[in-house]
Amino acid sequence: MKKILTISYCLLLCGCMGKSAKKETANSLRKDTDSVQKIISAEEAVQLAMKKFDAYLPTILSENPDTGIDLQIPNVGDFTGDGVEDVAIYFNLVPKDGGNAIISQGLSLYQNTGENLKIIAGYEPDYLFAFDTIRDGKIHVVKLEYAETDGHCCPSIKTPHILTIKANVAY
Ligand SMILES: [Ca+2]
Repeated sequence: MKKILTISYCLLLCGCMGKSAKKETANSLRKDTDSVQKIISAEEAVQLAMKKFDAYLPTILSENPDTGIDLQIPNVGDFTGDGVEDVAIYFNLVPKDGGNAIISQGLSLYQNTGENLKIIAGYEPDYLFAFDTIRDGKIHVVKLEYAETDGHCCPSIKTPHILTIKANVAY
């Protein structure tokens, strides 16, 4: 009786091991297929773009001495018109020694090629703007201007603007 039990236990165990080994093979097969047709998800795209921006930041700061970065905000959407979500990072620079005056602001545009993220253009206008949205394959911003009676905080003249991306410049 004990022998039979041992044998059937062994059969059970071996059966299970066989099954899990099969599963493993199926999983690794699936993994291989994934890596061939890997598409970068929006989440991964944001991480990659932020990493690339971090690497580029010292260059921006060296061009704008005495400033530090205040905001670095990723915005996701398709702005190249291929249906794949890209990343536009909004950033602004403020004086290193304090104060919240915006010295410079811009958007760094990263195209999601499906396999990687590629910087395609920068938008660094000489006027104030606010990022609005990415819609219909385009980036929408709002140009901001001060009316005569506006306080420093709050420019009240707002003009919607759609960016054009040409060569490596957006305007
Ligand atoms: Ca795209």
